[in-house]
Amino acid sequence: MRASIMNTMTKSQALFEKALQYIPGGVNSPVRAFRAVGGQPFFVHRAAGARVWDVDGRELIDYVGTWGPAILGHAHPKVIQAVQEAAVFGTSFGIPNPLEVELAELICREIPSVEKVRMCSSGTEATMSAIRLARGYTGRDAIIKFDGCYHGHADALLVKAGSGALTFGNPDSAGVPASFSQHTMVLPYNDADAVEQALRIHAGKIAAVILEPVAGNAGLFPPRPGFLERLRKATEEAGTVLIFDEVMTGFRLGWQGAQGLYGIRPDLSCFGKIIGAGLPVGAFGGRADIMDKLAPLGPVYQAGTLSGNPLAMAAGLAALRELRSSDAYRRLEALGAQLEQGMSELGRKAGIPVTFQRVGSMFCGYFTDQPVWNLADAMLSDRARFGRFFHAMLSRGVYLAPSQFEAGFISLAHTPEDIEATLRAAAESVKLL
Ligand code: KE4
Repeated sequence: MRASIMNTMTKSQALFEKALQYIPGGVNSPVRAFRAVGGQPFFVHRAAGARVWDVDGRELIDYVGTWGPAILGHAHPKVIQAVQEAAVFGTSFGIPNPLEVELAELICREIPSVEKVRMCSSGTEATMSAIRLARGYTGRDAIIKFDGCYHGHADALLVKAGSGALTFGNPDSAGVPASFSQHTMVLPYNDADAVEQALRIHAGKIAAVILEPVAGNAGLFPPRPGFLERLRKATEEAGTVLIFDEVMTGFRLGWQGAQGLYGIRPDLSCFGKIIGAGLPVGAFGGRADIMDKLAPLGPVYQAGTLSGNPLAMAAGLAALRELRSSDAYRRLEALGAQLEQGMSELGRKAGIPVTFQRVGSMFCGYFTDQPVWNLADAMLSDRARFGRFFHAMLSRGVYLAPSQFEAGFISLAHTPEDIEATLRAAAESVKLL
């Protein structure tokens, strides 16, 4: 019996069944489990350019791009070559190495707000460390984050909103003690009034405000005109550290990320994803007077065995050099505009409420007829319809993010023909919704 079932199972199904025996939920990161869209995840065999191939040989146009790092496309030859060349000299040293200085110099030279930077191994480490640093620098405990923004899974950030600017948050995960979340206030994204009020009510107590300058973890919603400027002004007046979490937007929305796009100078910035070209990396940096509070110079402790790992540094440098040398952002903008126009038109033709939101090469299509400016707006979208759309597209060879509350990513390996093929698949898929 078992053998015959095994014979009818796809390789992905068999792998998932096996994975479930050894890995909680069968995945090493929850979103990969397809719980938000139903069904089971496929397992990837390889990726190249704008495509991934699953273990059953299916070819898919990929708009997840390993959640942002693959801006050049997967397995870019220059990245692969850089990793191979670095690897023969050793995969990790735990000793200062020239590559980490080179990447630090590049980031400090190219991002005006970053005077000094510290490498780590994930976006979570970067934001967790930036918050500890802001607390150490200001001597204050409280922080403000925004509903719908995700900054990794550090305890202080797994917090859901209390009721407005008067109260602090509650744990948004089991295992986070209430005492850990009582220093975190969660406010609605794009609500500058609430931030200004909170900074007034809690004057002298707020160490930092942290946000995604373009929110890419509840789908995609941009800052309203003036929101970032008011945050910058209010935090400056309050002596509160403004932290831009650019783990996703850094080097994605332009060479200088969202801070360059919107002309805002944060006090600290967090990076990840693209700066490691898919290898484990994170970084946080900003004003030298704040950064110099970090050990071994200052009293704020932060460390990491693999921080500045030579393979991640080599990959990131190769990717950033490639990005810098091409007219990358013009090309990404053109592809994004083509997708946006096609998807928006599709909704109108099919008589289906679609709000397609995009900044550069990051996008999200919501099944709602209202613009999405915050999490509450995003929650109004029809997630069941998104799940059906996701699977209809997957069966037509297009891999979108397996959740309504994730952003999609276009790479330099995508072509106008890929976008046209995607729009054709979408035109067929919407008929099934
Ligand atoms: P990591 O610890 O996953 O490297 O980075 C956390 C993080 C921090 N800040 C922002 C803005 C992020 O988008 C992320 C991680 N992004 C998710 C995608 N929504 C990673 C995918 C996953 O969790 O599996």
